[in-house]
Amino acid sequence: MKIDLIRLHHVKLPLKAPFTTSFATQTERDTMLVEVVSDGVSGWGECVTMEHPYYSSEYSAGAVALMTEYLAPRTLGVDVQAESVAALWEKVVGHRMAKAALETAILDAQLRQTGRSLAHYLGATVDRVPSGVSVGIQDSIPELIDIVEEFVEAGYVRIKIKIKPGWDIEPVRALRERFGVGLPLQVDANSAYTLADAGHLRQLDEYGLILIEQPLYEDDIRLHGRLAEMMSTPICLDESIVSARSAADAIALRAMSIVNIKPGRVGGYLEARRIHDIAQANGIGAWCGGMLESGLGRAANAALAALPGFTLPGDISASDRFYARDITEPFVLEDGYIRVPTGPGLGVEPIPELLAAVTAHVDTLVG
Ligand code: NPG
Repeated sequence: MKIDLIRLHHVKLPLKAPFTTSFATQTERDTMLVEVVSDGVSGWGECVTMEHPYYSSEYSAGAVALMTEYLAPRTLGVDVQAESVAALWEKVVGHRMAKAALETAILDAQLRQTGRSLAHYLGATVDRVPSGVSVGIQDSIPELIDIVEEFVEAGYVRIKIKIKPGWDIEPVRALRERFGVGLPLQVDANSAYTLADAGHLRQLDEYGLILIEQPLYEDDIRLHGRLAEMMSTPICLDESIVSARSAADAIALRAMSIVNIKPGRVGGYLEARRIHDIAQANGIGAWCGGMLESGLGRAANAALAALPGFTLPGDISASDRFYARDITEPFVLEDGYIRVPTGPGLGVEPIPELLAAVTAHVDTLVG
């Protein structure tokens, strides 16, 4: 397949409400959508970088530069396949989110040309996936309880709350008191603690959490193994797992018993599937993470999460969790589940007027 041109759509999607984590508060989703055109067929990939490099070292302006200066010149006019394109970019270290976006766009175009869905291609075994929701840090416990109540009533099958020092044990205790032990609940620290906090974090053990996600720094894989010996709440890694290799290491070091698989963080859906396979072979639980994707990224994540090794509900909520208007047909919650698209490729595409309304500008790259 020859890529004739690449369009980078710079979009700013306003969030319905600010989203606060231990590292930042976001009020809009600022990123780029990558469109490749091959033989008149468009393929789409969503770049999950954020405006600022606070979650990972990648950020949107950097991804644009990388795409323009390094990835596009190695890709345009060349005979490419989604399965081998990563090798063309091997010399470029890191930048997995940017690479994932372009690889996904190529894969989408390839699948659209052959009429095959991403879910089928990846090996999906179900046609809908259970939907979890991620709740940001709130100003007060009553506000947290109200918002969780809303999501429980909407039908979300699992609640994840963001935690940080000063907002951890109390909110969990309050949720257990209000909703009981039956509420499937997990917490996400986004690297906000050190091993010196182990005694404090151990207090979470009495609340029957599904898991604690990424308590320590990204490169503290060995120390996560130490922490896992000190607490009974299962440790799940997110930021630390950037490839199938790091997933294998984390498993060998007993640093996680559950893995959050985010395709953007690991360089694309093909590497994400390799991590899925490793987790499944080692009896490690897995779920699909989210990065506030529009319908494009959400569609692809739903396809991935439909693989049999995804044993826990993912952060794949309905479009209206974050956006008043999505840029594709919106994903809706149906009895706590999100439907896996069955059409060719991602199975959804941007609706031109909706995309135009959130597009700041478009760069066209040609060979
Ligand atoms: O449902 O898309 C979603 C958001 C899930 O909380 C979520 N993502 O750390 O996992 C995370 C977090 C995140 C959001 C990370 C934005 C980076 C940027």
